[in-house]
Amino acid sequence: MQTTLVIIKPSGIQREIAGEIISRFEKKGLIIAGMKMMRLTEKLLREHYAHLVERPFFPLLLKSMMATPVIVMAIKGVDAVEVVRAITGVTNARKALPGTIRGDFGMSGQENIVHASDSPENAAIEIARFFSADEVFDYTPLVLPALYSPDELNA
Ligand code: IDP
Ligand code: MG
Repeated sequence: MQTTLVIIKPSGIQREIAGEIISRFEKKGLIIAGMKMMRLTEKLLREHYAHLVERPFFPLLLKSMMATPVIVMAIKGVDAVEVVRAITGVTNARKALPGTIRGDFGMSGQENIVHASDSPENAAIEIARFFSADEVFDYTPLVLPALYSPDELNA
C-alpha cells in the first residue's frame, strides 16, 4: 500500500469543511494513518513548495498557507497517491470537475482547499517532512476484506 500526504489548507479550515473532506477520504475506503493540526512556518513552506519559490505569486501563497493552522493527514491505500489526487481535482478549483473536492468547494487557483502529494516519491518525502515516525500508525481496519480482494491486498 502507499501512504500519501493531504493537507487541509487554511481555505478549507476557514470554510469549515474539514469534516466533510476527511469524510470523503474515509468513505472512499482510504485509511487515515496519521492526522494532526499544526501551523506551517515559512521555512517548511519554502521546502514544501520549493518548485514555486521563484513564481510571482509565491508571497501570496506563503501568506495564505500560514493564515490559520492546517490539518495534515497521512492517508493509506492501494495506489493511494493517484486515488487521492483524483479525489482532489486539478489545481485551479474553477476548472476542477464537480465531484472532486476542489471542484465542489473551491473557486480559486490558490485557495484550493487541499494539498495532495503528486507522486509516490514525493509522498514519501512529504510524509517525512510533516510527520515523525511515531505519528504515522500501522493498524489493520476490520473493513479491509470488504475493501479489497485478497490478491489486491497482497500485491
Ligand atoms: P497542486 O497543489 O495541484 O499540486 P502545484 O502546482 O504543486 O499544484 O501548486 C501548489 C499550490 O500553489 C497550489 O495548490 C495552489 O495553492 C498554488 N498555486 C499554484 N499555481 C498557482 C497560480 O498560478 N496562482 C496562485 N496560486 C497557485
Ligand atoms: Mg503540487
